Amino acid sequence: MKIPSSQITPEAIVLNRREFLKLAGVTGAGAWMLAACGGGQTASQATQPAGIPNGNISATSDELGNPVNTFDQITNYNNYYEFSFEKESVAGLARDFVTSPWQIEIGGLVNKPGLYDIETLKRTLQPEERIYRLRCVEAWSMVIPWLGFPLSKLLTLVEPTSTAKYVRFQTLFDTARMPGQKNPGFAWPYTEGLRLDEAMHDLTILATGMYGKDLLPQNGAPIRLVVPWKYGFKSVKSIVKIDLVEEMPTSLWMSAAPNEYGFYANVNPTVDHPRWSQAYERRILASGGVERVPTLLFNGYQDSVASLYEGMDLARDF
Ligand SMILES: Nc1nc2c(c(=O)[nH]1)N[C@H]1C(S)=C(S)[C@@H](COP(=O)(O)O)O[C@H]1N2
Ligand SMILES: [Mo]
Repeated sequence: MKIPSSQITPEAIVLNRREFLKLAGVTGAGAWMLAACGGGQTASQATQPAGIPNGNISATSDELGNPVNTFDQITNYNNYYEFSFEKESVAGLARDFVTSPWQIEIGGLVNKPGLYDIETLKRTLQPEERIYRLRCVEAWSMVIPWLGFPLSKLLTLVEPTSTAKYVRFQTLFDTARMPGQKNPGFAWPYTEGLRLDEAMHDLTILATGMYGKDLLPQNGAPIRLVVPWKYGFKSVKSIVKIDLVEEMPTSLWMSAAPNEYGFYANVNPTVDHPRWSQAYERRILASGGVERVPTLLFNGYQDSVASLYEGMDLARDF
């Protein structure tokens, strides 16, 4: 199946070189070198001082030693189709999106369905810092100091029944507040899903903050999913509905282009996107510049999550 060009997605668009270099803080002759060698770091960029993160965090790198991106980078380069297809335009267009009060409706195959208030959930479930790499299917990546709580804690509260096999998540549907949803080319609201064991894994969090502060709208305020071993599009934003279900949910991307976006979406350097390799990624560096680095299986979280997929053919179940 081919997607009409009118529906070309940010996942499908090769990163715009000009905006990418601008984001990375690279200008002038170095920019051309960088582009020509596919995003490799030049010597002059390597000697630049490390970017100073702005915000309240306890560590400045992930467990592999990758420095966290700056608050400005993380809040000004976003995928959020409800506001814009342009990563650099989302922040401005989402600025006045009101995210308080906010409730999540939890239902389906659970013993305790209901409307859960976000502030109550935060008080009860105590968000903590988690520094995770975010790897997008378009092959750029950042390192982000989230504030969140394990999804498993929320699921334990609502008590899934024995027939529940998957979790389905949905973003707010409100075409007045989210003008991008007027685009008939997508199956709004934005929907994502996890298998129940993936959802119960301790690495899987619902993030309510970043850099020690509440999330900004462009990052999915007031609550969004973060699954660090999966491509970024799994991280459904501004969630209003969570359902426990028996059948595998169909995500917005699966319905838009089933040959390009599977349910699992595990980061995998050996399983290419139909239109480009996934073997390398362009790490946007806090210090400015871009580093081309090999992509790691399960985004480097394989020790923790590989057992979830034992016996599965990851090329077929992509
Ligand atoms: N509702 C909604 N959630 C979404 C998206 C979107 O367009 N709408 N984009 C996804 C994609 S493709 C990515 S890479 C991440 C980006 O999250 P960030 O802007 O916090 O980096 O959000 C994901 N969640
Ligand atoms: Mo993405």
